Amino acid sequence: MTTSSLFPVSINQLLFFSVQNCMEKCAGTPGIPGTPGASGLPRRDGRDGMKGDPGPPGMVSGPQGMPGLPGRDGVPAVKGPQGEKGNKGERGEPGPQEKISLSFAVLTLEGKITEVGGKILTTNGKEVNFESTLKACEHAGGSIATPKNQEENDAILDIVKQFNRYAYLGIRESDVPGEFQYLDGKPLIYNNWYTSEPNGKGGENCVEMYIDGSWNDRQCDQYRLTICEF
Ligand code: MAN
Ligand code: CA
Repeated sequence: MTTSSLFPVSINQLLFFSVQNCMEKCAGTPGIPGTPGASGLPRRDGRDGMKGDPGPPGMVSGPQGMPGLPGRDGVPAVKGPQGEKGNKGERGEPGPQEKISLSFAVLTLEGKITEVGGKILTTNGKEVNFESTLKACEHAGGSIATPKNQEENDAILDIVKQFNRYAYLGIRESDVPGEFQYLDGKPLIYNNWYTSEPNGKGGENCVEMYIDGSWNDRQCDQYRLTICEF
């Protein structure tokens, strides 16, 4: 490095500056400026010059001009976090299953339906003969009430008492006179015969329930309260 301490650039840097400068301006060595000449006489005005370039944009000042066209749609926003849980809405219309449950509750409260051990008992309030009772219950998707224990007998009795009418039961005399069985042919596992019943000995093939819940064998052509189980 051959740089003077008073000159904070290297010789090379100085050369570089000079070369770059001279490429544009200094083809030769500049001479000594000459003496300025005397001012000439005033002349006439010259012709108009060429139209100049447009000036720079002016400053914005106050309301002016028509509103611009709407801008383009922005970039779609990213989905935000889930909001807080809202208040509970009003109770909707009951669905089919709920309607059935409500109907069941109302009918139970009114004593028109009784539930016992998973068995539902109900009546249509009509009095018909044994065959018609079977058909009515089957048509409703059930079968004629058949008490298989004390509890079920009591549930049927509730309806019999309510209507104050005897009711046929799902029990019939078998081929053996005096022997009774369920409609599917199986032997009875429970009975509640009234004193001295059954006494028909083949002449009374059906069974009715009295108002006290006891049973009597009876002809099948009587009009009895229809009670079905489901
Ligand atoms: C009386 C009793 C019953 C019988 C009926 C028939 O009530 O003898 O056992 O079934 O009569 O009408
Ligand atoms: Ca009898």
